[in-house]
Amino acid sequence: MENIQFIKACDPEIASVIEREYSRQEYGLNLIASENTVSRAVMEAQGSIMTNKYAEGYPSKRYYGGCQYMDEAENLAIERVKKLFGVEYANVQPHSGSQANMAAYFSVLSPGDGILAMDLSHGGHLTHGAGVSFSGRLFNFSHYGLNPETETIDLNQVEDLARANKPKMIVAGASAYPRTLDFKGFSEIAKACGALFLVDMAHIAGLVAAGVHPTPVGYADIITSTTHKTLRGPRGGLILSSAERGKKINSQIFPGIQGGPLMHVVTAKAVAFKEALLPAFTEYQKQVVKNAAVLAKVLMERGYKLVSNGTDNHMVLVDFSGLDITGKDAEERLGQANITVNKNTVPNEKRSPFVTSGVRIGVPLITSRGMKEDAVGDIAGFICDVLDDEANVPKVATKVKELCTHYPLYGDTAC
Ligand code: DSN
Repeated sequence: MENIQFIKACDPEIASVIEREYSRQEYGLNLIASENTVSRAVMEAQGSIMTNKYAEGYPSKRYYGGCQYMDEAENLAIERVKKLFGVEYANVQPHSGSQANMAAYFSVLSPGDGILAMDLSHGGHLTHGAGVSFSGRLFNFSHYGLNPETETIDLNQVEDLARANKPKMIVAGASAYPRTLDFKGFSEIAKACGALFLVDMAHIAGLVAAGVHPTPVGYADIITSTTHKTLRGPRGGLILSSAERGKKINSQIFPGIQGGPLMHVVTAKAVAFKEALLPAFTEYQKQVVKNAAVLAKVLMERGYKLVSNGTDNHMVLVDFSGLDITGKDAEERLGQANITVNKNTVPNEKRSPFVTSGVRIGVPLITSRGMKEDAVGDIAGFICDVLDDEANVPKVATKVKELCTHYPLYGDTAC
């Protein structure tokens, strides 16, 4: 258990909340595809005194005195992430992926401009033009989806829509797409149509950093990401681009949409980027892909349909269309067995987003705990047992707790 002696002394109620959340994480299997577990070093940086400082502006150009160490930390974060992805420019201040996307759009587009992106119900993201998001309210989005037969992105459809709608920007990137994204193909369509090309690599950033998914660098005009998914850093966002675009992007983050950066988070990002440059991080990402492949294989062998019939990355999407069980039922039932997943819409979804016909299952966090193919094979079996028959829940819940004791959330290492 992490050290929370001061919280215990000052605020027992919150100490109790943290302790119970710790137990949930330690003794349960967290298979939310967008979550991970940060190193102790990242957590220490995020809980450090760097939180005490206002640092509006950018290194050497701040609106407050006393920022010399803030500058050092932010410069380290910038230089490390530039090296990690091989880019000329990085902004590490976005508080989240949403804010990274908002600033990226604002840096090159005006309200009302057209953007072509992936449909939310086919695996896209809220900030890719959903009506309830700022993106859908401010910009004129059109959407591509999955090919009904292959359940993969169909670049012919993307091209047809781009030619018909003449968007100023094409967005590639998804929050529930288990396949490799063809950045070269997208960029060729964008170029041919005179559109800018933005890649939101939030889900796959760690895979890209490790070279186990193709990089959008060299194809995209702007790249956005979160830092806490496969990249395994603190919760936050980042933007990458060419040096030429940097000035405009910087001014859209601050003062455009944010005030003072969260310097404790920026500092933790610097630590995470250093970790991501280590060989062990590449091995971790390779294991993530191997683990997801085992998960997919066992689920399909046990008769469950996966969107696109498999995975190339860190997640699978199980499709219950035509079955009695819904995504909501599956999420709840698996939760009772100490297995956390999230319900998810599937292509041609017939149920509401609160019910859905699918679940998204990801392996980044369990891979961070050291789980390899054997353990993931067992976990896939547990999931099928629970989905097959609710009566299996108590038995599986016990097995999950037992498995988790062999893979502690935090071992003895700092990084
Ligand atoms: N909510 C994130 C996810 O789960 O994929 C995306 O922002």
